[in-house]
Amino acid sequence: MAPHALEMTMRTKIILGTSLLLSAFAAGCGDSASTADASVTDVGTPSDTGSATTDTGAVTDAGPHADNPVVTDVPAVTDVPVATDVPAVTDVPAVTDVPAATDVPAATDVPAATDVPAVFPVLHGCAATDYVDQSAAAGVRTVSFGGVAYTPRCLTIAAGQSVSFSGSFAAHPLRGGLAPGQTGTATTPNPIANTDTGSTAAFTFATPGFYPFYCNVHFASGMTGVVQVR
Ligand SMILES: [Cu+2]
Repeated sequence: MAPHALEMTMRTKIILGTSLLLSAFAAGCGDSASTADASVTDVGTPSDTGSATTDTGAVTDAGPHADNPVVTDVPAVTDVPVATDVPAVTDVPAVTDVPAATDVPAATDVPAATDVPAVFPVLHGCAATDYVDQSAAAGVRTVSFGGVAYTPRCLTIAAGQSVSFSGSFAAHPLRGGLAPGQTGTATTPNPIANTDTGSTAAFTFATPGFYPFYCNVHFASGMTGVVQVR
């Protein structure tokens, strides 16, 4: 039922009820000329009580009031729109791969203080590899000479050992030390004594070092040598 129609119906009924009530009053009081407003005030008067009793019937007419239609058609709550789709959190990009600390090159190998070989004194042209080691107990520690050479010309022995020279000292006078014009640092004192005669001579080397020697006649031709004592 439309609200307007409902209202009209209610009004009509109210008017009808009121009319009936007024009619009842008019019948009881004979005051048919009184207006509806007057009758309302009259209702409260005790004198009307009696009439009221007779008017009971009219009260029954209140029935229609009971007919007040229950307010129907309460519009349903309009559809509350569902919260619109909230966009899902956009994909947060994964943390990009953080490159590992770049390989820090290990501390470069710092060469250990290499065993710096003692500067090998090259005397009379005897390099380290030129020495013949005869330091063993069974070693032959003899230097033979002739022509313009000593053999071996570079000899290694142990401290305390002796070296024999074999040749003609008269032809090849032996001298201890660096030959004239040679450079280097020789160990001194040199146990090799000047020998100008004979064919054999032996000298003992008690102290490690380099002991050069030479032929006093042919040293310029390279007739020189060294005894290395270790
Ligand atoms: Cu000589």
